[in-house]
Parts: sequence; structure tokens; C-alpha cells
Amino acid sequence: MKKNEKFALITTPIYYINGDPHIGHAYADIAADIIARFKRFDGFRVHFSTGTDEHGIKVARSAENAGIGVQEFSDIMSEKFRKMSRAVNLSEDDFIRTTEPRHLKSAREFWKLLEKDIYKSTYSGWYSARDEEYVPENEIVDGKAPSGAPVERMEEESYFFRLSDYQDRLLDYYEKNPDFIVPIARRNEVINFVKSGLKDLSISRSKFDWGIPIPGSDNHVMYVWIDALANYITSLGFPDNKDYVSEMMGNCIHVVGKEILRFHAVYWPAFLMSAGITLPKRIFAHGWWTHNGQKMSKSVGNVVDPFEIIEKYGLDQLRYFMFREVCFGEDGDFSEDALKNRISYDLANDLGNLVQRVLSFIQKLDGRLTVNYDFSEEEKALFTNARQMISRVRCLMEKQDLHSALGVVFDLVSKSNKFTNDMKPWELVKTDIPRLNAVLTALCESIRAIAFGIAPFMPETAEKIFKFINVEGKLFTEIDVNFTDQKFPSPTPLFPKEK
Ligand code: ME8
Repeated sequence: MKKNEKFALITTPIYYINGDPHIGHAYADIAADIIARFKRFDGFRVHFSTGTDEHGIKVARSAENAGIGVQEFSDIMSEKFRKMSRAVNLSEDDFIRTTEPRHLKSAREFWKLLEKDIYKSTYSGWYSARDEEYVPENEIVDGKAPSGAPVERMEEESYFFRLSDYQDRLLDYYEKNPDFIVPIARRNEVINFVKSGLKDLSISRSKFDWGIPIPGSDNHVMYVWIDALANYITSLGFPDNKDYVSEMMGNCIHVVGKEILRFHAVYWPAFLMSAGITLPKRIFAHGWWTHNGQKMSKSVGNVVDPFEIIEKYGLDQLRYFMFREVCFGEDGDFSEDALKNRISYDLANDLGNLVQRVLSFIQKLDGRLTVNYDFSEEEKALFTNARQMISRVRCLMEKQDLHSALGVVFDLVSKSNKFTNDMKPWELVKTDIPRLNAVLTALCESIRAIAFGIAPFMPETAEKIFKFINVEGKLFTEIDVNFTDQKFPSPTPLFPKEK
């Protein structure tokens, strides 16, 4: 690591492979991807990891039901998630599978670092295979876990982690690091949960063997959550390069769904404290999507397939919709009607139209803008708006306020459309060519800023715009591009109607 270089680790959850990828998984992927792409634009060296969580009783049972061996089942299912990564244009640096040898080694070494906090005893309680966790008696309602999953009685010899010893240290950490858990409402829930008292955690299973064998034991496998959480450091090369691992963890943003926040904000930090590894910078808990107002479930048959939606409406359209429709951190409802509206109003009418008409006017000037403009106050105001937009987006992205960041970019789209209407280039083309050049230059600068703003969200669209205006979109810096010495290519529609 070089001095003064800025680093960031961005992660998605690693997904269970007992079912097909759905829109919720695509959402977590895209969220983390937006954050990773933004950081790269902002000059950070990013390590972005995703992958699949392949051990545990749930996967073993699904393989059994499918009538194939569990490793073969894992290979097939993991591949589907890899395919989804390609389909959503994920810019990941690593796709990790928990059945890989590198992870086996890493998880076992991680376990060894926790050994001073581990003891053996017997556990008896209600286990939810679907959630892969024991559910306290007082949380069981009508024979079910709070998630609605069925529970079964289990009694087994188990290794335990002294989580209870970490209660005060965790609370102290939350207090000193107010931005560790975001959004704030979720942070408060975690704090209340920890304050209500932490029990030691059962961290091994002996009733099934589809897991990582525990060092020094021949009949226990690791609790799937220790195994799964360790993926983040495996991806960094643990157990090698411990300094690098700690450094990167300190600059890490974990993107997780709200339902797995407890694992990331309570267990994982306690494990890391025990192992002497730096805690992540932030855990961002995002909300859940329903479909037409209903919870998505296989049995209801209303699970949204990301591959189908992307095929039908286009990828950047989906990426835009998911982060414009709903505040990042809150729950949202998916409907094709809402998606169609966003595409037709925000994308085709506002953004697509702006780019198309500005660039078409430049074609009327033979594809060239001429030097030496005399910018009026109106053009200067648009330049200022474009610059302010960039710095506002940076501030919002620092807080992972993806929704507002996108809002700020589209505010500039509206302002630019209004500016175009006010300046009436269709009249200037007949009466005042120098002024038309000035107006179009200001609009190009604004479009350039807009392309930077949307680039993390809609990378392919941004790339097209950059090509239209001959800009290389590499860094989110405030350089002024000289639009005067170049020939602009003829634009094609950004959001063709047939999509
Ligand atoms: O929990 N809306 O994996 P998982 C929004 N393997 N996001 C959703 C969603 C929905 N309806 N459904 C799923 C696991 N997600 C563990 C994680 S990490 C070390 C181990 C997203 O396959 C959301 O991000 O159940 C959620 O946290 C993740 O998929 C859970 O995926």
C-alpha cells in the first residue's frame, strides 16, 4: 500500500444458493456496485467482493431434494449468481465461494484467532434452518421464528463464543463511532438488542457435516455464519498479509439487507475484536423490496426475476429505477408500471431528450463548437450548477445517500432542460450563431457533469454520453474540458423506445 493512496473495501452479502437469484439479490449487488464505482471515480483503489454462501443444513437439504450431490448442487447454483453478477454489470474484483480451498484455510485460521474466547458445552433449543440460527424461546410465535420460518428442536454438543464478554465493548464502540451502523433507526435497534443482554453464541454444528471442519475436532463443522462472515477477509488474502487485511477492513463498507444486520453489526465486530482485526468502517443496512405490495415468495410465485426484467426493460433502466424510486435504507415496492413510468418520464423525456437535442443542435453547426465565447450570466449560472452538483453528489455518496445523489443529478437535468427552453437554440440558430455556441458549450459542460453523476448508477449510459461528447470518464474531478477543438459524433437515442 502506498502512502497517501486512498483505499476502500466494498462488499455485498454472499448469497445462499438454495434458491435462484432474485431482484432482492440484484438490488444488494447494484447498491454495492454503485458505491464501488463511485469510489473508483473519486480516486480510491477499491476492492469489491461478492460471492456465494454454500455451507449449512439448508443447502444440504436443498441438494438432497434436488437429488444431486451437494458439491455439484453448489457448483450449479453458484454459477447462477455469477451469471447475475454479469447481468447487472457488477464491477466486482472478486467472486468468492465459501467452498473454495482458500476460504477453508482462511475460516479455519480465523477460528484459531478466536480460540481464547471459545469453549465447549451442550446446546438445546429451537433451530430455524431457513435462517440458520437458534431462535430464543421468547421470540417464537405460533411455533415459528420471527421471520416466519418453521423451527425444530435441536440438542447438540457445541462450541460457544463468549459473546457476552463483548457487550460493553460493543456498546462503547457504537457510542464512539456513530456512523458505524447506518441508517440511524437500524443503529438504534442494534444498540437496544445489545443492551438487552448478549448470550454466548453457539458456533459449531455436529448434526450435519456440510461445513468447514473445526480445527482440532473431528465431528464439528463451523456455524455457517462464522464461515460466511469470514469471506470478507478471505477475499483480502487472509491469513496472509494481515496488515493489509486490517487496513482494508478499516476502510470497508459492508452492504447488507436489514434482516442480516445483527450478524454484521454484533457478531462480526465481536469476532473481529477477538481476532485483533480492525472493524469495518460502516455497515449499511438496506431495506426490502416487495412486489406489487406483497412479500416475494416462491410459494406465492411472485418472485421477480432480474434476468427477465433486464431483458425486457434494459439494465441501466433497472439500476436507475431501484435507486430513484426508493430511499436507500428504506423498503420499496417493485411494480412494472412504476418502472415504466420512470423510464418514460425521467430517462427518455428528461435525460434522453436533453442529450439528444443538445447534440443534434451541435450537428447543425457541422458537429463543431467554435472558440472564444462570451458567456452570459445564464451560461455562467449553468456552469456553477454543474460544479455544485458534483460536490453535492460527493457529499451525499460519502453517506451512501444514493437516492438523494441521484436526485441532485436529475435536478441538473431539469435545470439544463429549462435552460435550453429559455435560450431557444432553435431561434439562435437563425439569428445569433456565436451565442448559440456559448449556449451549447454550457450545455455540454452540464451534460458532462451529468454523465459523471450517473456513471456509478448507469455505467453504460454514461459511457455512451462520454462518447457523444468525446470525454474520457475516468475520474470524478473538476477539470474543464475544452469542447472547442473537436468534431462531435452524431448522437443516437440513449433510451430507444423499443426497450
Ligand atoms: O442472508 N429485498 O443470504 P441470502 C431486498 N448468506 N433485498 C433482498 C431481498 C428483498 N426482497 N431478498 C434478499 C444470506 N435480499 C447470507 C448472507 S453475508 C456474510 C451472508 C438481499 O441469500 C439482501 O441484501 O438470504 C439480503 O441481506 C441478502 O439478499 C440475503 O441473501
